[in-house]
Amino acid sequence: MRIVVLAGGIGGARFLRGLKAAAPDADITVIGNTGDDIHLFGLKVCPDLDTVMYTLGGGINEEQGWGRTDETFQVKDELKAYGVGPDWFGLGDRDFATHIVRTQMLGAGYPLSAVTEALCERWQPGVRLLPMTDDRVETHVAVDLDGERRAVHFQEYWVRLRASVDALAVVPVGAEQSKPAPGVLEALAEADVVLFPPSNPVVSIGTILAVPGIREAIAEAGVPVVGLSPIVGGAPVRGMADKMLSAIGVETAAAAVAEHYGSGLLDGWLVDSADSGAVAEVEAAGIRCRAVPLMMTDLDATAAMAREALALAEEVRA
Ligand code: FO1
Repeated sequence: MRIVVLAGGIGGARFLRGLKAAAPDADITVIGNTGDDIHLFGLKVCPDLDTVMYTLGGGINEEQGWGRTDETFQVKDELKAYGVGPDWFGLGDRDFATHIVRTQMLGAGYPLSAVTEALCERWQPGVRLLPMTDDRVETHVAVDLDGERRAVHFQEYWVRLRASVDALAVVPVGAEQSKPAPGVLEALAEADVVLFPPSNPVVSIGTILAVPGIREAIAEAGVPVVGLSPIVGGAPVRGMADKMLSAIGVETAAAAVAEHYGSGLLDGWLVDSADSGAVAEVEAAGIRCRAVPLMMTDLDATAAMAREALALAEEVRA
């Protein structure tokens, strides 16, 4: 079975671990969000690609969900000693090596997709990890800071500001001019099922769908598209999807996210057992819906979610 998964950072990566356990013989292609990418100290950092690569490759800092395990921060401290910022983004010594290799290969003319393939040679994530595009896309967030309207990079909003101010708008800068990376449209055309894991529907899944051609390819793939709600009981399980959803005028609710994607895209939607009251509303929107446990408390729980998503896909296909 060929499965294509649109993945953001931590939630998407953790779901993928469960999917691999639930479907060990499946051929999984991950279309990774690159809107979170940031250029720091002359290096290109790809948080969501790295989180998938490290999580599935066994190098992730488990409790954080990002960055490397057994990390040290000597380089970061030395940069600070030189007064070279920013100091609010926690780049570790081991992680720096990934960004140096990536930036070196990009500088030699390799596209991000080739760079990602090369980095995965080491990590062997057990999935094919494709950036959504090889073109530069960076999500910016419009905020009111000290009485003036400003656009800040997503990472500054999320890490330095801790999403403490309202997001007035979310803009994936460069998305309109971008094109799907090599292999993305082919993977969608050959997929037997497409999954939207519990990633941020705006800055992760939404950014991937903003790359011209990807939303259409999914809608036209003619195979079941099944998503898992990142919102449980009216709140995001992790992160600040609520801040992003309110920026685009979508209610922070399991049903609202499904309706935001729309029945033109989604065939099935899993909500948590706590939101079983939302099933009727989602079904009324033309999207098949089931309420199952959606907390990724451990690998078995996550694998069970993945099995439920694949089962719903088969029910939809029938
Ligand atoms: N998230 C934080 O909350 N604080 C950090 O200092 C931080 C550093 C960081 C470094 C590398 C990397 O790949 C991710 C990092 N993240 C950090 C997480 C990152 O902001 C998020 O993983 C994604 O951008 C959103 O999914």
